[in-house]
Amino acid sequence: HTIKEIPTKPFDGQKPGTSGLRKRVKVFQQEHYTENFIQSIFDSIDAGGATLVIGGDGRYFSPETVQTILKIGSANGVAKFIVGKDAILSTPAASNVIRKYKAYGGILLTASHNPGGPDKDFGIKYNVSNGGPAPENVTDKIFENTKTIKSYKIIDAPPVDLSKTGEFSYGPTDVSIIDSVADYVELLKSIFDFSLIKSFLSSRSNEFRVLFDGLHGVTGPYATALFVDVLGLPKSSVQNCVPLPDFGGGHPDPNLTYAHTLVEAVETNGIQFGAASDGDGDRNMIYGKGAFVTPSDSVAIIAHWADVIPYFKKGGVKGLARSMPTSKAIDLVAKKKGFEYFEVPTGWKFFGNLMDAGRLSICGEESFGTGSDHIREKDGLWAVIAWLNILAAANAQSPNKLVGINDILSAHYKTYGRSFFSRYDYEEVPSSGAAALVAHIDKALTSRSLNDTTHKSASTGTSFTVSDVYNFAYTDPIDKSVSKNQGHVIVFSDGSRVVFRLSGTGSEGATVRMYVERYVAPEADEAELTRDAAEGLKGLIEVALELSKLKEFLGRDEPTVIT
Ligand code: VG1
Ligand code: CO
Repeated sequence: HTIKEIPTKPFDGQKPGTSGLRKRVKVFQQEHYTENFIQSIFDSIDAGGATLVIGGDGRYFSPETVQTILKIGSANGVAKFIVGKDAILSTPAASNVIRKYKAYGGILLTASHNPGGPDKDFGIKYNVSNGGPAPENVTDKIFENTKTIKSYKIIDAPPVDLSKTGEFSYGPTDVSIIDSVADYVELLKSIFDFSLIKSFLSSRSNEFRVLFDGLHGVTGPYATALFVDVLGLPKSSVQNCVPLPDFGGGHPDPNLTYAHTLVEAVETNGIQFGAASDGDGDRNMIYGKGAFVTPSDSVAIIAHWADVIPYFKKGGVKGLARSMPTSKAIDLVAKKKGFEYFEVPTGWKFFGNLMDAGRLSICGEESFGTGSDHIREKDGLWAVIAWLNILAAANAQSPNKLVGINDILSAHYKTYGRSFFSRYDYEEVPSSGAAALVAHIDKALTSRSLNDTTHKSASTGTSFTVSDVYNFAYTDPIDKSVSKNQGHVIVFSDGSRVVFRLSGTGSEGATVRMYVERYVAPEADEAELTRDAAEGLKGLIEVALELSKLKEFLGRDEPTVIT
């Protein structure tokens, strides 16, 4: 096979964000745009003779991009490609495949929870040999290469049929098209107590029904295999489980706003346990009738109950971690149980080093991301099955009374207290306004003008006194790399905090996120502990908006999404 060298010129803005390069499909469709980025990946790694995995959430423009990667990868000396059938491998499944087959790395075609289709978003993300997102030194290199690229290499070969599993050669390279689901199901079976879950669900099938919504993202086939084939639940226990290139026109993001098909079905049919995942399968939401689990609580609860999960019972819990804006609920579990715990910047890539060093087992982010060291990505279905395992174990301990999601939550709050938490997203605001907001808080940081000032909420009458303002920086305890400027934090004397940071995953304009957290101790009365989160945070949110002058800077009265 002949290798052709195609001349090209750099494109601006090919900088990988929190989780890869994400842009509108139309941007990727420009002549040479996708090729440039892929060649820049190969120029940044040493893939000669290596095995690489290709997968993704199956969104629009994925099949074409797989062909591009095969052509460029083969011309750059890749020895073998392992590709998910139909270009499909959920993000957690891809992480597992990279680890299981000891691949050098993988290229994931996903923009996660962003909508898909010809006018929506596409994304390309590189993962390294531990199965996790490439660390910043690699993504920085990729970005540098995109700025100087002059040509890319391709082999001249016809397109590969992605629709059948099997092994064949492609020019000088071997290609293996694998079943997208099998390895992942096998992995989860080795982690959880499926027989306990199955006997709980079958013995309580009238009082405790389950519904999983794939939101037409990649998890459909995985969820069908787990819920219907492995757990023996009826087919009606899964919905929207056929992956579609445009996610059926929806926004495949598991939260109360976008996962409305789940919320409606759970409420209408009185389902005790509902769950959903995002486009690429790494996020999750746990939501039953009248019961919502915030992701910050979810990871803390999984950590608290870890020893009912065979994987942790056997291997022990080595440590816990959360991203900086995530509530401190998991810290309290770590302190009580004597585990080491870490606070890392937003994005899953920072957890990987700690896991590889054997210091981290369970971690999560407030953005509906929960996971463990079984792989190096967050894992939506893992979290959902973890909850079922916990509920099955809790019910085994309580034969006479059905234990539901809310019982688990209130027991947790009575032991640890509750961290009320919410996030306000202001999407696609002018970049200048976002920059001015950050500059305003930065000025308060350097001049200390906010320190020791007291602010009273007009509607609740509660007062908050600022005790500290800082810009979060992280030194990786393993490789000592430093990540600065990871978000501004305003801390109050009662331990409450507000965080402002700019999103690194948007495809257009700027997105500002405001995170608020207020802790209520376990001694508080039941009514206070089980309040609606919006009520519990009302005063703090008012004060945060006033202090930051957010509405003035962004020209927005209301956030786009509240989670
Ligand atoms: C967002 C979330 C972050 C998450 C990232 C990738 O990043 O806040 O917690 O790790 O998305 O998730 P940002 O920079 O926009 O705040 V996924 O499921 O989109 O890969
Ligand atoms: Co995702």
